[in-house]
Amino acid sequence: MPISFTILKINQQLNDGDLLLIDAGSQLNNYATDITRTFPVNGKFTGIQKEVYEIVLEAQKTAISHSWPERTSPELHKSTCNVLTQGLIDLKVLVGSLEENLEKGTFRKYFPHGTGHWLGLDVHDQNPYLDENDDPIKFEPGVIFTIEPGLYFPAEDASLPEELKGIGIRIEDNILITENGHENLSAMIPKEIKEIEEACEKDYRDFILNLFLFFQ
Ligand SMILES: [Mn+2]
Repeated sequence: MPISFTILKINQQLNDGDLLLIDAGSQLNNYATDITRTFPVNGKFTGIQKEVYEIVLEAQKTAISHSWPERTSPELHKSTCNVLTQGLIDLKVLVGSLEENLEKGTFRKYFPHGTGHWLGLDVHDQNPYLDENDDPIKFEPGVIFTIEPGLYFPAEDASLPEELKGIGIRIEDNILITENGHENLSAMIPKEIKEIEEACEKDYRDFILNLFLFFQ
């Protein structure tokens, strides 16, 4: 999904203290996946990176927890925007109440995309989002979609606190709706801060081997 600014320029060197966001698509038996993780290049998050990461993670978990049959994509987006907006207020990026910020959509400057999309034969699968009455299509068992909130703080945004400039974080999982709720199909990939820092310490070959063993 295009974002209106670029934090990581093409061929930019990875520096100590930077975060790296990898948004990866893959295919198995013609079906697509779309998974994002963000991790520190040096293996350890800084304090402020952790703060932003935890906000995005809470938004993502909240949206996942609302993933049930009969729910809709706009409902998930609303829950995501609530958590991200409260986080932006806590970070002192936004001022005023949660309600007035949600009403004005002030979060869009830092979360300029949707919460997710259908996933299937294509990464952005070509199913409609609205029914014939223009109402949001309700989830039903068997559908799969992504949940991918993010917060992005442009380095060139002079209005931001210095420590936030240049930080961009997105976390994306692939969610299958089941009869009684959902299954997170990408749950085996490290996502908690502790899990990511532990994964960064490991030899990447061990890490890949563990993923293979998971599927045995
Ligand atoms: Mn996606």
